Amino acid sequence: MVLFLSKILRVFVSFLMLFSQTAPQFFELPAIPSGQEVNLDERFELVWEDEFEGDSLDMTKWNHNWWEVERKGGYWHEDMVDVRDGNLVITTAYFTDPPENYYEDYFATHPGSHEYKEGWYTACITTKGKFEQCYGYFECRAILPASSGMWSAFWMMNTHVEDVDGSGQDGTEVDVFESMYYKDNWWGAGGAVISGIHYDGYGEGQQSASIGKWWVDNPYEQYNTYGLEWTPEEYIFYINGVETGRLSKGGVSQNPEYLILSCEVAGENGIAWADRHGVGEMSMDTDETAEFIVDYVRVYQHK
Ligand SMILES: [Ca+2]
Ligand SMILES: [Ca+2]
Repeated sequence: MVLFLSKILRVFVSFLMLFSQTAPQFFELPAIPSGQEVNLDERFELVWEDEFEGDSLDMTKWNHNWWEVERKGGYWHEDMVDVRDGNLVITTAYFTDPPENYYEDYFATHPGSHEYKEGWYTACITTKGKFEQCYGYFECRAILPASSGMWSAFWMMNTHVEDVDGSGQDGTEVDVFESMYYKDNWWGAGGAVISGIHYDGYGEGQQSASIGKWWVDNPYEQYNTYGLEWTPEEYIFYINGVETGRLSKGGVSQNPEYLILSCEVAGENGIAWADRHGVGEMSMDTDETAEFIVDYVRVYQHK
């Protein structure tokens, strides 16, 4: 009987999923990318890339964690960043004793900052101050970390994102993709990512828009590409070179932005307790690790 009900429910969910392909926001179920193709060779010229071919992070291109060490339910630490086998690998792992290498310079210049404690460690890298671009096409090819409570992302920012002027034209956080639905695997949403924008800071003035959830092909086990085309008129999001959606709320950023690759652990104050924004609690045990594996980041300008 339970099996039978389960089957009925799955048929119903399949129907919802089919329907949701044309109305992803309504049912909040993911849709399959089905828009225009990006046509890279025809329309774009490669201007910046990191193929992660070396054996350490290229510090001419990237910085480690630029703003805080305690991040939601975990900690950002540069030891969690590796370059190997042609990939950037951001590992998430639990440490009873915090790793060595305490960013001494960071604590010296940020006296109020939190210290490392027992908990989940992961990482964030950014091109801030080393590479920024306005408009073009931005793509990464990645395998996502497989645990609920994990939130990996490829995104961009500039220093004006926090300026509250009723517009996103000065600067907008653009989330090319964010993955935090691993826990929703039964519904199929576990294989989905979300894309969106935020501007006018992160307080009362914050404005946001999203294109909703989109299915990715087996994102926790195989590579897929996540792309953003940024024009003066709109942001166009792509998965594997196929358009998922477009946004232009608040006006498109007209200022250069830097790139960010990050992993976060849901929670607060360094404790992974929370189901923040539906991310779920950590499903990994503390003796397990998860990897955010990035084959490349490539940036193009329109021809
Ligand atoms: Ca603004
Ligand atoms: Ca590579």
